[in-house]
Amino acid sequence: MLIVIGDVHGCHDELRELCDQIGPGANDRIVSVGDLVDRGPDPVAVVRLFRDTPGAAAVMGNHEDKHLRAHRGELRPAPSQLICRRQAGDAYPEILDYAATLPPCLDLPEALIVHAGFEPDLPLSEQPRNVLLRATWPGEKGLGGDPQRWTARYRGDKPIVCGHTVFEKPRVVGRTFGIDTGVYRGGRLTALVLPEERLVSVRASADHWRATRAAYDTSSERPPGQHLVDDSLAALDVLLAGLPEPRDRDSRRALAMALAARPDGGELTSLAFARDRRAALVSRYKTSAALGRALSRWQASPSAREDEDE
Ligand SMILES: [Mn+2]
Repeated sequence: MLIVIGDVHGCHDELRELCDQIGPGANDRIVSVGDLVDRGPDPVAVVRLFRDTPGAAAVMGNHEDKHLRAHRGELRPAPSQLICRRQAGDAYPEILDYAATLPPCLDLPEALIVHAGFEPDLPLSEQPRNVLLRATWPGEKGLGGDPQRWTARYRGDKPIVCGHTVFEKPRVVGRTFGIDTGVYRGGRLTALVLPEERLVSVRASADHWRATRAAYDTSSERPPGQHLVDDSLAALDVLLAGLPEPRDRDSRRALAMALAARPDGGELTSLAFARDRRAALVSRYKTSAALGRALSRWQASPSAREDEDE
């Protein structure tokens, strides 16, 4: 069988528990949809498991890509990458080396594995990298709505399995399977077992990202004012917990931009758009002038979009 595992994000214990529950044999293969690292407690152990298990494989997630680009100096690392570096310590080069080997997608006999998205109108060889890794289509600036809207247009027979967008339960649309169930933030880690198309999940033992953030202070490594941005994004997470699915990066970014549009501070009315835009949530926010200025500077910086810790 083929066991496809959703975004692990350093949650090694849950990964072991999930594998134990499925009980793969010597001829079975384990494949990750990417985002093995960041936010969870043990990124090195997760990378080593995939690297060292015969028959295991992974596609590149946007988080692996961020580590590689930050290492090349193309990107300012977000807190989850800064923390991951410190968690890994001397073993950090193992993460970079493994990340560099990961393909942008895997076309297997049982399924097509991508991290985030797929353009049904294009052949595999012509898929834009930002579609595969981020579900961002050419010309989009990240406010395009539902990162999984492509699933409704997919007419192929071969299952497509992806992660990236967190859902409370696995999201099955036609022959597409979204299996990121947010283990890093206290959700579940989900696997899709093929060819029988069986979904298996284990519960997270804790809100790992909250604990990890609390354990590592990255403020000294951040540009001035960045802690205000980090705080606001953390606040957005709390607000978005009340939103209908999907609680995606676009909703978060829409809120961040709404906050940034009010550099004078004061009370703010912000709108977060859910997938179908009918389910818009209006919420009143108290924001400070300092936060507004920090967000404005951050939004204006060329790396702002990538710097966002999504
Ligand atoms: Mn992810």
